[in-house]
Amino acid sequence: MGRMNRFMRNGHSLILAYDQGIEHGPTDFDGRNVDPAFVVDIANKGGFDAFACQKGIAEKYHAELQIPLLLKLNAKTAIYGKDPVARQHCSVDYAVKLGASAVGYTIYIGSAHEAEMISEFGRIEEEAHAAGLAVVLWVYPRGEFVKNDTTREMVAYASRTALELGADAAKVKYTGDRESFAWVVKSAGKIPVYMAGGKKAEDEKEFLNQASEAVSAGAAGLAVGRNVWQSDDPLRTARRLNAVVIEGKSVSEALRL
Ligand code: FBP
Repeated sequence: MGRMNRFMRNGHSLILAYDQGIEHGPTDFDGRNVDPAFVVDIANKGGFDAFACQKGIAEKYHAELQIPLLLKLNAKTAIYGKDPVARQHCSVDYAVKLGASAVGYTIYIGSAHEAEMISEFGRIEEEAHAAGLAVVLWVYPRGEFVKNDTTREMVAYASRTALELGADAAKVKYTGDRESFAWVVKSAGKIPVYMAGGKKAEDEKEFLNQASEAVSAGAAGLAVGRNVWQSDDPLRTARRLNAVVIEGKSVSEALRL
């Protein structure tokens, strides 16, 4: 696990993601979680190993953040609908100045623009490693030629891409069942795999079941946003998620917390 060790507890890990304001737009937010301070507080108190955000949030709220910062270096909005591209807007040097412990980057494999992102990431990965930072790669198959981004083949392609491009961890979507996700984890070789949380589940049991399946398939943990900070009781959800992912408890035990 190497550079990711500092983000692990019992070999597992939870990252709180809060970059949806640009990736999706503020439609993801309500009156509470639109305030970054509310989500930073969840990161501090909820048992998370890193907080993932864009540089503007880090600049303005870093003083309040008490856990390691995973700074995303590229971004895009959700407005343009075709083959996506997200380009670098923040340097590794600036991530170091902001106190980041890790940097994050998203590549949309299958997009007409994947070559730009792959080459940009190659440089970032070398700069970040030279500066002693861990590198987490969000890999999402997307674009005209991607019919279904959550098949076993597509998601395994994503986790393998992260390994082959030199990332220290891969963040991918869930395939929907344990067996196929085990192949995704195996395809990533030595690097830990984080499952993305996705849209908030109808009920928390469903979300925790997915988390439990992913971990039993070998995932290191989750890099999750909406299912936590859109919860009616985010700290309770975080406590339950810790029980399942870090402490290895069953979903029914976690739900009793
Ligand atoms: P969620 O748990 O809210 O899905 O967040 C995980 C995440 O990877 C975010 O870091 C990112 O903003 C978002 O999902 C990207 O989602 P999309 O699949 O819509 O591009």
